[in-house]
Amino acid sequence: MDFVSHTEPAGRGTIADQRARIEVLEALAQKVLWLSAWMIHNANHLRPSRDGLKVGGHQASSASLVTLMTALYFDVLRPEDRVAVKPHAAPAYHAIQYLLGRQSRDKLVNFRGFGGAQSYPSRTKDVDDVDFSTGSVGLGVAMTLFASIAQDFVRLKGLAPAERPAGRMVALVGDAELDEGNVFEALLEGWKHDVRNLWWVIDYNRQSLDSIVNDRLFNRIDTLFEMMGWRVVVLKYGKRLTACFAGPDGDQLRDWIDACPNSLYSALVYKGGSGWREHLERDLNRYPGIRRILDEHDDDALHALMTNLAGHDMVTVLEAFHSVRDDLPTCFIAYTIKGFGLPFAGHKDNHAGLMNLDQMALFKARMGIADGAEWERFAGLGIDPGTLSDWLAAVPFAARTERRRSADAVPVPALPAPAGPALSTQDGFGKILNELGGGTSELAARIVTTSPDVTVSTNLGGWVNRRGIFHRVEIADTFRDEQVVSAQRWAMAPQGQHLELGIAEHNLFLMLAALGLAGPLFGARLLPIGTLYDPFINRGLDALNYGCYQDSRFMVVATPSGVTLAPEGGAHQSINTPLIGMGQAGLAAFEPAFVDELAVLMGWGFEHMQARAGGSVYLRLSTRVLPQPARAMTDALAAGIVGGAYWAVPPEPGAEFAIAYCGAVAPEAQAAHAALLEDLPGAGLLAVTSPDRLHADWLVSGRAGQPSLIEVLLAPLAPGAALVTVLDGHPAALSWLGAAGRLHVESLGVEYFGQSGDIPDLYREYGLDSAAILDAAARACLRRLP
Ligand SMILES: Cc1ncc(C[n+]2csc(CCOP(=O)(O)OP(=O)(O)O)c2C)c(N)n1
Ligand SMILES: [Mg+2]
Repeated sequence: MDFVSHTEPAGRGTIADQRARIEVLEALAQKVLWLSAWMIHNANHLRPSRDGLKVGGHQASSASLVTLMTALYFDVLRPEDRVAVKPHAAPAYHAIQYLLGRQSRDKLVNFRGFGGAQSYPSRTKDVDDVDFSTGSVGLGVAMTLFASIAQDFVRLKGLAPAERPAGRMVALVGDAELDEGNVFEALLEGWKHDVRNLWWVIDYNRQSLDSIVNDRLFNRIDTLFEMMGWRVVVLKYGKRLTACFAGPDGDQLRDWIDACPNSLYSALVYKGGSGWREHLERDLNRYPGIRRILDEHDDDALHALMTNLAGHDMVTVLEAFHSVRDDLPTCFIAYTIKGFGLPFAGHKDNHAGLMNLDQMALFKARMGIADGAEWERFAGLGIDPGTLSDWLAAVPFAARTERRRSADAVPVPALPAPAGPALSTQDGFGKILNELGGGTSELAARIVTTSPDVTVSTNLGGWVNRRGIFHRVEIADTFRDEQVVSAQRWAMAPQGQHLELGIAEHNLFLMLAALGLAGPLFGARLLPIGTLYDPFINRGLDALNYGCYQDSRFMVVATPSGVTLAPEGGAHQSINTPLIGMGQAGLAAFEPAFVDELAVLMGWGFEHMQARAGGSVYLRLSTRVLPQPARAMTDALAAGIVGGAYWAVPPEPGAEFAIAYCGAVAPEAQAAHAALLEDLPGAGLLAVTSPDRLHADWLVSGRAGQPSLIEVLLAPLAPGAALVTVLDGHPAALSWLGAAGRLHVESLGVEYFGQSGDIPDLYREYGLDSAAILDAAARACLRRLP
C-alpha cells in the first residue's frame, strides 16, 4: 500500500494504521451508498405525492461513484480543491456533505422536493457547498478546465494571497459525458493554455442512459488525452482480481475479461455468480488454474471477484490519487459498475431504476440498518461512532469551515462617452475599453477580456494593445520581433489581461462563467468581458445559460448584430437574440443606439456584475455608424437608458401616435417620426435601450401593483393610441408594448433569414426602413378608427 497523503494533516493519528484507515473509508463508502439510495427511495416511495409524478433520482449512477467520491472527499481533497460532480451523482454528494456535517437531514428527507437537496448539484439552490452546478452533461467537466485557467490568471497576477495553495479543479465525469463535443473543444483550449491542476475522474461504467456504450469508443480516449499533454491513469482491476491474474492461468482470466464485450460483462454483472460460472466454465475450463478459482469460490464470492474493478477498490483508488504529486492535468479512467452493490447492478436499463420495496428491505438488512435508524450517520457500520466522529472532524477537505470565498467590490468610475459626430456602438465599445486600458483605475486592473478568435473584429484591439494577452509563460510576438508592421501587438505574458480563445463559442461562455466566479472560487474580483458576433450566441447558448444558472457574473458584448451587418449575409445576421436577451434568466440585455448610452450601460453593467442581487450583462451592438446626438447626460436620461427606455421626442399629452425603436434603426425611426409630425402633431419617439429590462419591470411592477416605467412613459398618449415598434431583430421583443400601454400596435422587425445586400436594400426588404414605418403607422392609425 502506498497511499500516504503527502500533505497528511495533524490530528489523524487516532487511526494511524493504514488498514484501519481503509476500514473507515470503506465503511463511509457503504454509508454513502446507503444514504444516497435511501434518500431517493424515501423521495419516491415514502414521501406523500401530491401530483402523482415520479420523483426520480439515480441510485445506479450514484452507486457507480461511491468509492471514488468517498476516497476523494474523505481523504484526498483539500479545501482549496474545487469539484464538478457528475449531475446524477448528486445524492452521493449530498450524502457525503451530510456526513461531513454540511448538509441537514431535513434537506435529505426532502431530496428533490421544494427547498430540499437539489436533484443535480446547484451552487445557488443547495446549501452544501457546491463548487460548480452541473446538470447539462459535459458542461461541468469543461468548466473545471476553465476554472483552472481562471485560477492561474488570479494567481499569476497576485490577485489572491500568495500563501494560499493552488487548488486542483476536479471533475467527476460520467463516461457518456465524453460524447459531448464541448468536452473536446475544451481539451484543445486547455492544451493551448497549458492548463494545470486539473483532474478528470472518469466513472467508466460503460453505460449511458439508454444502454451500454460502444466498446470501440474508449479504445481511443486515453490516446486522445495523452495527445493533449495529459497524464492518463487507468484504474482497471482491483487488488483481488490482480492477485488472481498473478496466479496460475491468471493471464487467461485477464485476457478473458479484457476481451469480454461491454454488454456481456454488464449482463453477467446483473446475472451474478451463476452467470459468471457458466461462461467461465464454457470458455476456460481447460485451464487448471481457472478451475481452481471456480472451485474455491461459491457463486457470491465468484461474483465479488469478477466485479472487483479498480473504481470500487478503495486501496487501488487511493494509491492512484495519492500517486499524483505534480500539477500535470490528469485523467483517471476508473472502471466501475453502474449500480454497484445494488440489485440492478450492470443492467442496461438501470439508469432511472429504483429499488422496489422488497429490494430495499433486503438492501437495508444487508447494510445493517435497523428500522428508524435510516438517517443515522453511523448506523450499521460496525465502527465505534466516537472514532468515526473524530475521524470525520479531521477530514482535510472539511478543515476550513468556509470554502466559499468573497471579494470586495471594485469601484466603478463614470465612463465618459467617446466623442465624435458619427460612431457605431461597436466603435464606442472599443474606445471606452481603450480609454480604460490607458488608465490606472482599479476597475481596469480587474477587467479581463476574452474572445473566440474575433478580438480584432469586435474592436478589442486597442485594449489588447494596452493590456496584453495572458499566458502562463511569456510568448514573444514574432511579427513584432521580425519588424513586420502590424497594428496589433500579440505578445503573451502572465501580466496580460486578455484571454485569446479559439473559435468555439462554448469555450467563450465557459471561460466567462469561470472568470465570473473568480470571487467565490478564488477570492479575487474579476470583471470579465467576452466579445463575439451576435448570431453565434446561439452556438454557445447552453454554456451561456450554464454560466447564468450558477450566478456567474460577466459581460457579453455581441457585435455586429442583425441584418444591419448587411453584406456579410444571412449566416451572420442574428434575428432571435433580442428574445434570448429577454428570456435568459440572470442576464440583463441592452441594445443601445448611441455611444453615450453605451457608456452609461457599461458603467451600470460593471456595478450590476458586482451587486449582490445583480447578474450578467449582454450588450447587443452594431457596426452601423450613426450620427450621435449632441446632448448632456443627465441623471434622468441615464435612468431611462438603464431602465430600458426614454422619450427621444416626448409626445404631447393626448398624442395619438408614437414610434418606439431599439438600436441601429434609430435613423429610420427618426426620419419617419419627422415625416409624420405634420399629420400627427405631438407624436412621440421612444428610444428603447432594453426590451428586456423594460419588460421585466412591467411584470414585476404589475405584480406589486405599482406603475412600471413603460406604463409611466406611455401614459401621456391618448387612450388606445397607435404605436409602431421597430428593431433589427424579432418583432416580438417590442410587440408587447401594445399590451403594456393598451395601444394599437404594429411591430416591425426581422422574421425571416437575411441575405447579402446593403442597408437600404435590406431595410426595404425586411420592412425596417422609414417607408415601412410610415406604412405601419398608417395601418396602426386605421385600426384605431371606430
Ligand atoms: C446535455 C444533456 N443531454 C442529456 C441529458 C440526459 N442524461 C442524463 S444522464 C445521461 C446519461 C449519462 O451517462 P453517463 O454520463 O455515462 O453517466 P452514468 O449514469 O452512467 O454514471 C443522459 C443522456 C443531460 N442531462 N444533459
Ligand atoms: Mg456511464
